[in-house]
Amino acid sequence: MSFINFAAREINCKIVYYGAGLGGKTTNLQHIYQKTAEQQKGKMISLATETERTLFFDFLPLDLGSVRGFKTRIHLYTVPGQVFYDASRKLILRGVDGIVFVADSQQERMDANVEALDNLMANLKEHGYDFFKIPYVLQLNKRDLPNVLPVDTLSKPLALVAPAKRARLLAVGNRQIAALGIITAQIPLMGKAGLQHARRADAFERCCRAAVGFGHGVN
Ligand SMILES: Nc1nc2c(ncn2[C@@H]2O[C@H](COP(=O)(O)OP(=O)(O)O)[C@@H](O)[C@H]2O)c(=O)[nH]1
Ligand SMILES: [Mg+2]
Repeated sequence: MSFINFAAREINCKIVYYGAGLGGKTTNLQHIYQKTAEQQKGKMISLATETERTLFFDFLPLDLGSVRGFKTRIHLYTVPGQVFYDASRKLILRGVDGIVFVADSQQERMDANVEALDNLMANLKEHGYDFFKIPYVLQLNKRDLPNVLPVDTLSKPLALVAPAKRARLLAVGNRQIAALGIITAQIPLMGKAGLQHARRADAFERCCRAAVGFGHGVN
């Protein structure tokens, strides 16, 4: 699905941040934007209402430099979380290369997390994509709040893989850069450049290394 333009020697890749409303998707992109060097990033575009809820999507292009002579870019998108924007969510998933699912760790948001994951699966299916074949990272957000569920309770239903693999797909806490590193590492052609970008951007190298199997669990 990543778009390779041989004539222009470019690789473009699309990562979508999915999850329930107010889970922290826009905050992820804002953090990545702040941590990224000026020459590596394009303009972050947010289409929001006056009340600052994402109306349609956020968009952030990042330049990862050159991979085997190809100029490599990743495009980060968020989807609007509110239930009635389903058509927008479906549209944004078109051509997706990797998904970061941002879960709200608060107990009272668990139903909303599960609903958002069901919605993701249904929308992928409508495009003819197989959820289990698309690179996927679960980011457990809002760990600083008092009423959060344990990591296991959240990751079991939200990272639908065997327990042994789960730690490699998990970024716990405000690990926005780690989540980005983990997802790009899973995308063919993007792996090395994606990780380098994450390393340059922040001090989450350990998490990224763990995510690609060098070390222990990400949390
Ligand atoms: N306490 C806390 N608040 C967060 C965290 N991440 C995001 N927020 C807040 O949650 C609200 C919704 O975040 P936003 O990124 O707009 O959610 P979105 O609807 O998924 O895009 C905002 O007020 C954020 O500042 C977090 O890790 N901890
Ligand atoms: Mg938003």
